[in-house]
Amino acid sequence: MTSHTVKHPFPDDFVWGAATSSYQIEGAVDADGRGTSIWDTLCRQPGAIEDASSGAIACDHYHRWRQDVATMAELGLQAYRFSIAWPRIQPTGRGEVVAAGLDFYDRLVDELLRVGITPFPTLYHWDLPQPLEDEGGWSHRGTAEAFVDYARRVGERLGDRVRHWVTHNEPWCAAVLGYETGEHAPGIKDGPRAMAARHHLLLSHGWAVRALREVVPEAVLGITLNLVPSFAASPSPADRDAFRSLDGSFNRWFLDPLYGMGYPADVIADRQALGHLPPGPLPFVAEGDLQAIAEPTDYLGLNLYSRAVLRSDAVAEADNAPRTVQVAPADEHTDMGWEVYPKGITQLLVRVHQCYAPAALYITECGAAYDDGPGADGEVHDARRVAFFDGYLRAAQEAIELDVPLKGFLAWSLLDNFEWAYGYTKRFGLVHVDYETQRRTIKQSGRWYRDVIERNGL
Ligand code: IFM
Repeated sequence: MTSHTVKHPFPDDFVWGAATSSYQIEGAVDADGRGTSIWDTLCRQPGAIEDASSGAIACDHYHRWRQDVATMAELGLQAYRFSIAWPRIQPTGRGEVVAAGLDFYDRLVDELLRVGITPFPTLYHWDLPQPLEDEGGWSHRGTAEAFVDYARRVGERLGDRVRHWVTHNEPWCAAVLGYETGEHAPGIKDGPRAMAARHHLLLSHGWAVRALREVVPEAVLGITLNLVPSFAASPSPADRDAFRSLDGSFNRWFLDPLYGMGYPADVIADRQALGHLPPGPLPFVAEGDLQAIAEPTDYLGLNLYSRAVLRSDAVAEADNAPRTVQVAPADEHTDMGWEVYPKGITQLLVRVHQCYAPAALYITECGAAYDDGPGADGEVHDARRVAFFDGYLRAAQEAIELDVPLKGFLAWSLLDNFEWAYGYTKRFGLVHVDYETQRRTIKQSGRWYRDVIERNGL
């Protein structure tokens, strides 16, 4: 074996990259006519964010983007997934675009292309313009209509240079954490509204795919889901049903309609029992909606982190509360409390390929929160993150060997950043950010990842 022979190569055209999102890194929330987003609003609510912080400054990427692209080039990234802040483009969510907002992403795209990095923008990563929320947000059909106009306008401006697009990031989070549990913006706890939000997010995806195909005929289009490999804690019928229920609500509710199978009847029944849906037909589904959601795409993006082991909670059941509970990981877990379980991603990728057969798959996020900072030598020795990525990449590779058409891996995240309701208490970056000085330090995992990219394998 020569020094250049890699024991575990990936396919020659495999794409290696990293991901971020606008509100988590950009800061500059008042710059250049940006409107208010639902996250600006939530962050002002006492107790909403663990460390009482906000994305107002974050990594100051809005001003430091050129340096950050240089860091990406140093890491050897081939693709960069970032998100576009809708409130920078249309401050009220509708109407004329703000030129300066689009100019920012225009310059970013040009710089990425100049250094040979493929831009992979996401149109919606949770920063909804507040005025749209005031009209009902994602539980309101008008937001889906507004999203399509926004998508079209961004496509018209960047589509001559950008081929790869993600419509939505993790609609489960936007709908459920945003409108059912209230942990995320807009901080609402309303089961029926969350069900409508789930639908309108998917609907707006399908409509946006159609609109983008018109303005960017060469576009490579997809949506990103946060699916969770799920397992019953025991073979008992009750635990198997707990698995069915969570898998249905988390995974099948999104996969089935995207691949033309409509919404799963068992989940509808569960939600009717909870009072989140009325008996009878789904009130928010209009004629043609399911067809629109199933609009063919070029790939499916998956954000993969952990797994869920489910058991039925008899006590909760007696209270008529949701009966599925997640078993706490006994083994290794990250600072998020998420179990490290690489095998789960092989299983999930194979399942999605076999049951839904997307044209291609990308892992659009995968990563781990560990809070290692610079040591006395100034270096960040994040060996646990290296081990995490090593395990997950091996698992991804196994899926490829099982014929899954996995085309790329985008690590979450390029930079430590604002982790939503956890504020700055969780660090996911390949690059450490000192929030006092905004100094960036490439972590050991970043260097390791650079070598993986260079060798196209482990
Ligand atoms: O930081 C988030 C990201 O915004 C969406 N996917 C999961 C990441 C880690 O929680």
